[in-house]
Amino acid sequence: MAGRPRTDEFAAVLDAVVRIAREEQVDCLLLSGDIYEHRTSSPEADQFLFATLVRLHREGIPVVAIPGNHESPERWRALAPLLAEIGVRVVSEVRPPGAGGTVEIRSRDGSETAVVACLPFVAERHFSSAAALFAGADRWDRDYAHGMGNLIAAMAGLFRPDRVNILMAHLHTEGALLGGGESEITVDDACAVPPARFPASASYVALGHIHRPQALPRSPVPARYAGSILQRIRTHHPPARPLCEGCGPQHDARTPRW
Ligand SMILES: [Mn+2]
Repeated sequence: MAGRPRTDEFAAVLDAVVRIAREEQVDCLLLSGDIYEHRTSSPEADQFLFATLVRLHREGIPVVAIPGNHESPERWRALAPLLAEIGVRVVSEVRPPGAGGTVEIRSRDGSETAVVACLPFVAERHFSSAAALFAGADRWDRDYAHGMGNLIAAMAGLFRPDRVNILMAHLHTEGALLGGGESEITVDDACAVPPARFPASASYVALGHIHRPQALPRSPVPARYAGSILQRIRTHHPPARPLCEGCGPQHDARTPRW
């Protein structure tokens, strides 16, 4: 990080996440990947993250998390049962909706249930093994971007009209504007999924990977990259604020308040 410690910045931004989640009385916090910078995380980074997750748990705020390309799915898999004890649901690898790929969250007042279909980062070289988990994948397009479109459609299998249906994914999309600091190999346009392939049955699509916060106008449903709340490198783009989004069943996602 440009040769200087950023401990104060980490502390401040994570404080802001907890404060906003508490003030807005959110029903759930979605972590859409690349929570860490490195696959082998430092004890300091662990300390920050785990303390934040415990604070969220004490506030009664459940968390759903997926790994990005900067993280080890194996490490998240090992942590998952421990984190589940404090209300953090981790989907460490791609799994079909009926086999652990979705997480259900009840709203605070018990009046609504969200189905969060979780799609961790899939490297191009691993696409065929991820696809092989799904019935009928032998008929899918073998091209990564379009094959991922089929996989995304399959992830929406448990979406229902009376639920808040959320797709959370860590991937590159066609037309996304980079924020600076992304790893070039993972933002290759050949691997950019067309937003038109997002399921029309989704209430909202929560995306990670691209550092610049943005909505995707070519998606049939509200879809948004949260962006980096702490920039990896200095850019002329302001960092994202923690994204606080309201959404209900079907397409009535409300305007983001942050
Ligand atoms: Mn990423």
